[in-house]
Amino acid sequence: MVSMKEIAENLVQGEVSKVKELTQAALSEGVDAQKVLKDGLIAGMDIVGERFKADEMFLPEVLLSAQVMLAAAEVLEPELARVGAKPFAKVALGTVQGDIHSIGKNIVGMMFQGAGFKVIDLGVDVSPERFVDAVRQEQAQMVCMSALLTTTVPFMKTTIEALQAAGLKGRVKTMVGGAVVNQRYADEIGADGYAPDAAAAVDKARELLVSG
Ligand code: B1M
Repeated sequence: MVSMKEIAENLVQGEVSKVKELTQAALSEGVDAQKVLKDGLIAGMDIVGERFKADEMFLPEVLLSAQVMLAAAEVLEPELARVGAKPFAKVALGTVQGDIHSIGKNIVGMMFQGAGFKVIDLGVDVSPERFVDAVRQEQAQMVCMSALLTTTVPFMKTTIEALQAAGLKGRVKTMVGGAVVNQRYADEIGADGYAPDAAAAVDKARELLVSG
C-alpha cells in the first residue's frame, strides 16, 4: 500500500521517477486522486515551502521539487478532470510591462500549482490591459505581478488602476512581489498583498482568498 507520506518525502527529495511511479501505484490501488494531490504532493510542496523559508532548502532544490510536482500532477490530471476536481483558486500571473525577468515569476507559478491553484501564466512584459483581459476572460480571482526593475515596478500601480477602471478591483485580489518590491510599496499602490518569496506568496494568497 502506497503511503502519502512516502510520496511527500520523495517529492521533497526531488525524486521525479519515484514520485510518478508511486502516484500511479496509488491510483491503481484505488486511492482517490484528490487525496494523492492533497496529502501526498501538496503536503510535500508545503514542506518544501517551509524549508525554503527557513533557508534549509535552496532554489535549485525548490525548482526540482516543483518539477516533480508538475510531473506527478500530470499523472493525476486525467483522473482529476474525470471527477471534476476544482482548483483552490485561479490566479493570473505575469511579470509587468517592460520587464522580461521570468525566473522568480516561474518559481512563484510552480509553487502556486504545487499548492493546488490554477495558474494562468501570462508570461513576461505583460501590459495592464492583458492583466485586465485575463481576469475578464479567465475569471481569475487573483492577479499576481512580479517586477525586478525600478523602471518597471510603476506598472504594478498602473495595472491596479486599470483593474479599478475596469470595475474589477473589488472582484479580484492583487498581489505584488519581486526584488525591488516591499510591503511599503504594496501598501502605497493599494495592492492587497505582498510576499517576499514564492512560499510566502502561496501563504499570502490563501490568506487573502479565505478572508474574502
Ligand atoms: Co537583470 N537586472 N536586467 N537580467 N537580472 C537585475 C534584476 C539587477 C538587480 C542586476 C543588477 O544590476 N545588480 C538589475 C535591476 C536594477 C534595478 O532596477 N534595481 C537588472 C538589470 C538592470 C537588467 C537589465 C536592464 C540589464 C541591461 O540590459 N542593461 C535588463 C532588463 C531587461 C528587461 O527586463 N527589460 C536585464 C536582463 C536580464 C537577463 C535577461 C539577462 C536575465 C533575466 C533572465 C530571465 O529571467 N529569464 C537577468 C537576470 C538573471 C538578473 C539577475 C542576475 C537575477 C534575477 C533572478 O532571476 N533572480 C538580477 C540580479 C539579482 O537579483 N541578483 C538582475 C532569482 C529569482 C528567483 O529571484 O526574481 O527576485 P526573484 O524572485 C523571487 C522573489 O523576488 C519573489 O519570489 C521569487 C522566489 O522566491 N517574487 C515574488 C518574485 N516575483 C514575485 C511575485 C509575488 C511574490 C513574490 O507575488 C505576485
